[in-house]
This record gives sequence, structure tokens and C-alpha cells, in this order.
Amino acid sequence: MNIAIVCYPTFGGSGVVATELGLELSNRGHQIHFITYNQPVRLDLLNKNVHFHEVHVPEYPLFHYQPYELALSSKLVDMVKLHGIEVMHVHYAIPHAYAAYMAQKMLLEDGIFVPIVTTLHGTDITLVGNHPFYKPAVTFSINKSNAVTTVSQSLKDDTLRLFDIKNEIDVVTNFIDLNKYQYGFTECQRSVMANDNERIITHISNLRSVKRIPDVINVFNNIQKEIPSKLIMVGEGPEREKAELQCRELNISDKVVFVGNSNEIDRILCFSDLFLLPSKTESFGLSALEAMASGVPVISSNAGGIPEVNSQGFSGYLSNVGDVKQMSKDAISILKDEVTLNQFKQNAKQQASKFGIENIVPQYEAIYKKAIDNK
Ligand code: GMT
Repeated sequence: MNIAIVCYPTFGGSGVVATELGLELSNRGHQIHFITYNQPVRLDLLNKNVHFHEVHVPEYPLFHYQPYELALSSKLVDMVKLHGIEVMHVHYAIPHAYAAYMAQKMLLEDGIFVPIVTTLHGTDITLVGNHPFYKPAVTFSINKSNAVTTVSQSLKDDTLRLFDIKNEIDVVTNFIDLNKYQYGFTECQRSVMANDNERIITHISNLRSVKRIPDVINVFNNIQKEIPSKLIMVGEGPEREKAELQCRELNISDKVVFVGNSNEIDRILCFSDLFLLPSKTESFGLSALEAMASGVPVISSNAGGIPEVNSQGFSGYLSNVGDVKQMSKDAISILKDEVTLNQFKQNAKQQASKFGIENIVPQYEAIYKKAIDNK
């Protein structure tokens, strides 16, 4: 199939999922056209089946806001005509599903029908899309899509609860390419980050308030009082400065490393012993799945779709949002001895294998095929 993938190219789960999906589809022989305003961050492997078409939005002083949706829908029309694209898979409702609908209508004027598959990722539903400013447009875009998917059952439930949806929604969970996480311990370079006697705790996110960064720091603070350890904070975002201040106030700055955005997530996870994800909301928690695929147990909240990913008492532990005391207790219980930690590490890998890319990508292929056949 000839497939257009529209996504955010920045660091963030939805862009990562879209990119990994496109790459796997290209390995399976499909022609993949990424259409977005920058080359997606994890798209470093351009091959003969992968194409990247940049959406330019020329600066024009009259416009206070540059019209990205317009540029994107025009680009979609051009690319469909030029490359014979058969389906547009848009990740994130705002503004991608909306722009795809406009493209579909323009193409129909020329007698070309291209179905839209919209994948909802979470923040487009629970945080941004639900705002009264966007809600009518998001509802419309979901209802006008030819197929709609969510990355967890929890997100499907939220979508149906928050919007007036007439369309069917399929749950297609996020996935992981387990082969990318098969480092041997010797390749991990653990000593770069910590002493031999220290545990390494990791958090990866865009450091926004929804990730509850103060809880990450407080849980770590409690852990390090009992067990020598380091915290690696990966990602950039508005909470970073406050988090650094919190570390100074707790007098643990020498034990916390802020590494910023990284393209080497797998290397960092390779030497991690525990992953923290205490989010307030989380449709899925792709970072937790990436951690588990690397054999890193997860201490998380039980918000949104996280319980569909992290298994209580097996791959880690889940607690109510904000229950720092319980999270700290559970973390220490995992880290306290080698035998327990190694068992949880093995379990984490086993749990991650339920989300193998080879099981999930065929579900998207079937959805594309159905949408194309239903012309
Ligand atoms: O978590 C974020 O802030 C980024 C956001 C995104 O839109 O990229 O992530 C969402 O999509 C991911 C991929 O499907 C999910 O794993 C995240 O749970 C989801 N984030 C939230 O629901 C807060």
C-alpha cells in the first residue's frame, strides 16, 4: 500500500509511535510517506520505501498565526496526486485529522477518494482537545474519519465519555520492537552514570506538569535515603527548572542528572534499574513500555491506560496518583536485593513482549485495507 503518515515530528509518544509504525510498514513492503513540518526525530533510517515530505508554512507578516492546517492539507493533496497515496493515517486529532478532512474534500473535487485513519493518542482527547475552543472541531474530525483508533481501552472510554462520537473506535495498542532492546550488559556503559554499588532510576518525559515531576523527585529522594542510587531525568520541558530547584532544596543535586532530550533512550534504559512514571493522566505510557522492553521494572500511577501496560506486582507496581509514600515503598521493595530486582527485570521484559510490533502492525494494515476497500 501507499500510505501517508502525518504526525508531530518532535520528541513525544505520538510521533515516536507514528515513526516506528511507518518504519515497520516500510519493512513489510509498503511505501510510506511521512508528511510533517520536520523530519521526525526517530526517523534516521530513510530507505527506498520511506519518504519524507516537509510541510512549509511561509512566514507572512499579515498572519498573526501562520496557517499550518492549510499548508498541511494542500501538501496532502499534492502528495496524494503525485505518489498515488491510498490512505492517510493521521496521528493526533489536532490539527491533523482536521487538515486531512479538508484534503479529502479537495481530492474528491477531482474524483479521488482517499480514506482517513485517525489515531488518538491521549492529550488530543484528555487535555487539549477537550477544551471548549477545540471540542467541536475535534468531535467533527473524529466523526468524519473513515476509521478511528485509540492506543488503549482507557483512551477509547475517555473519548466516548468526553465527545459525542458516532464512529466506531478500534483499540490498537502501542507496540515495541523488542529487537531494538537486546543490548548485552557489557554494552551498557553503566559506569558512566553511577558507581557499582548504586542503583540507577530513570524518568523520561517531556517534563510537563501532567507528568508530576515533583513526585518523581520525591520518590527518588526517599529511595536514595535507603539505597545508594542516581536519578537520570531525560527530556526537556517546562517543569525542568523547578525540578532542579527541588533537587537543590533536598540537597540531592549531585545524585540527579538532567540529560535533556536524547536519541539514545535505549542506551539509557539499558543500564537503568527502575523507571518512574507517576503521571496524573496517561493514555498508555509508551516510555514505560520502552523501559520494560529493556528489562526495567516500572513504578507508576494507575492513571488512564497505565494499568493496561504495567502489571501490578509483576512488571512493577501501580499506586494512586500522588501517593508518593506507597511508590517509594514499592520502589525500595524492588531495589532492595539482587534476586528480587532480577526477577522484576525478567518480568518486565516478559510483560513488554505482549506488545510486540509484529502483533500490532498487522492490525493497522487490516484497518487500512478495510478503509480502502470501503470506497
Ligand atoms: O505524554 C505526552 O505528553 C506526549 C503525548 C503525545 O501526544 O505524544 O503522549 C501521548 O501519546 C503517547 C503515545 O500514544 C502515549 O504513550 C502517552 O501516554 C500519551 N500521553 C498522555 O496521555 C498524557
